[in-house]
Amino acid sequence: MTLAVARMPAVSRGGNNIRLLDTDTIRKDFPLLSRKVRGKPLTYLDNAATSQKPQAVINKITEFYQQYNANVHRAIYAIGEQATLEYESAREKVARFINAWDTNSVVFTKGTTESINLVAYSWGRHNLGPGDEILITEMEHHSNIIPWQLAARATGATLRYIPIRQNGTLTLDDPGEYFTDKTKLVALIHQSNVFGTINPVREIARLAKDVNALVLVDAAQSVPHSPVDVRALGCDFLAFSGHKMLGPSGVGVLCARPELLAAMEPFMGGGEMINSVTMEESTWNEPPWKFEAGTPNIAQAIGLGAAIDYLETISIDAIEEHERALTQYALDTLSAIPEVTIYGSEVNRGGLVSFNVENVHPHDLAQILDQKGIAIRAGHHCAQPIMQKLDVPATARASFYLYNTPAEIDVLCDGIMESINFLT
Ligand code: 7TS
Repeated sequence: MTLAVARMPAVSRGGNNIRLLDTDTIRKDFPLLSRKVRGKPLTYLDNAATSQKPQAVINKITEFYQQYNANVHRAIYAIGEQATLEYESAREKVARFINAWDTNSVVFTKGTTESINLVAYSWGRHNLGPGDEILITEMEHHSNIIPWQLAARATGATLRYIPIRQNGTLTLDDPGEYFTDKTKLVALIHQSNVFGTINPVREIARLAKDVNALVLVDAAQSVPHSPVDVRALGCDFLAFSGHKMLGPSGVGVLCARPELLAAMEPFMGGGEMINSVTMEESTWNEPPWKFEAGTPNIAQAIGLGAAIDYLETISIDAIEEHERALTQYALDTLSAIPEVTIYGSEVNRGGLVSFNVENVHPHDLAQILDQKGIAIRAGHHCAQPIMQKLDVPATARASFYLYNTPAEIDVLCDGIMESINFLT
């Protein structure tokens, strides 16, 4: 495997000085990036949906199945012990990567969606009631809306929303309006998958703590792209997905304060999550295993561990810087196309750009770009309340990662201009 840590010297494109990673080397680690699509080189700009996987991650998963495939925590034989060791070592890597309270505060789930549902069921159903309020924002992904709508319906609690401005930032001018002694949980997105907004989570966590509310952070779009320290954020729960950070699909993380995990009821029942079972009643295993009923996603968790190794070799700080530079370049070049409207704020934004092209439906745009081998996302991005706010049916979105280049943004912009000529 080749690993890239070297940086290219600052290059100048469009008048901007951009510090970039050595993408020539990095891209060699991602086999899928060298394939052709519709006869063209693939320009993959849908990283907010899922990332591509380096060979090191693919190799690690293959290694598991070829060399020590066995169930974990139960097999008293060599390959079972090795599988358990690798699975638990992946947990340690995750814990270190986000500065978790301790290794056992990391629960493996299927992904961000399951992590949030786990909290909504195991904590929400047992701690919320009529008169209580759950506070979220208008810029949440559906996976941080629906579990709370269901929890509110089941418990009689009320769901409230911190409003957003048209530019995709939160309106926090009058916190006392939203943070009250009724507020029991504040659940918010760290980095918006539509606007790219990076929300002031620490400040919001402080407002929540002032009214004794718990804080859940949907970090699906932040952990893969920037250094996240769960303890420094001041939150109680942090959720993210492995597949958006170079890991395989089918694995994600819920990191939670140990005392909360210890007090919470199980989410799902079954093997592994128990201490003892009689026909009348049962007792629970310690966290995190209390929340990992049944045979877990062993290969996927081990693959996620390899993804973290890879991210750390490149450096998450360098990845953040690379994406910041790419995003600035994309904002500059896209905004030079008169028909393009870009959404989101100019400051505090992560590595993605949502936009629309005058008189072109984003689905038509995505389809034409696809003919050129360019993969972008078009749709409501599982954030329909944002579309309602913007009064658009959908947007196009280009989202970046460590292997993307300014040249790919040029390809995107050329594709958009050709689409405008073709469709309007
Ligand atoms: N939260 C955020 C902020 C997300 O962006 C996503 C997925 C999820 C939660 C759900 O993650 P999952 O792994 O459980 O599915 N976002 C997107 C997207 O923007 N395009 O496709 C998936």
